[in-house]
Amino acid sequence: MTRALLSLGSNLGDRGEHLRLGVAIVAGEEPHRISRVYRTAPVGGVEQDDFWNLALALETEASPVALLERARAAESAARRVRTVRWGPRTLDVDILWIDGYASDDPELTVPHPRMWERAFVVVPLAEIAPDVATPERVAAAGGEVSALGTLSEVL
Ligand code: A4P
Ligand code: MG
Repeated sequence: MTRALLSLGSNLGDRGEHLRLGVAIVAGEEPHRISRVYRTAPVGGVEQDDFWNLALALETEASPVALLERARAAESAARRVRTVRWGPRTLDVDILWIDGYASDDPELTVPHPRMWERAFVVVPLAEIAPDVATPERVAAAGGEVSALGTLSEVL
């Protein structure tokens, strides 16, 4: 079993439901922990609604490429339940970190190259992987984030 750390975000439609679906598809039956859900100010690009973000720690048998496939499957599933017209994405699943693994392949770059500068990634991650998202990393990351509650509380 290998520990993989992921970030999930949604800023369109039923954000809590998209996060719930994403966790279910990425984690499946494998042991996992999730952070609380955070409301986060959008980083980069156009004006859009706030995101809801959470972090997921998974103990997995899956290869890195198989994990990426799961992430894409989760994003597709969330798009299928989308009820409003095209806009910001319903679900984004990024692989942040895999213990003992590094890759600079553009298709799968691990650790995620932009994770350290983003509070919406590092703050939730610190709840479930404080060895990776250390207090120093949390202090160095930027952006507005505020905890909403656990996923079951916000659904
Ligand atoms: N890819 C490479 N490495 C990875 C990885 N470690 N995990 C490739 C996942 N995918 C990876 O992704 C584009 C390509 O990246 C994929 O084909 C995959 O093979 P995408 O999800 O289709 O495109 P994207 O999300 O627009 O790009 P990217 O680079 O993931 O965007 P970011 O940088 O993640 O930004 N603000 C707040 N508050 N919260 C957010 O969640 N998210 C974004 C997305 C912007 N601002 C945000 C948030
Ligand atoms: Mg992405």
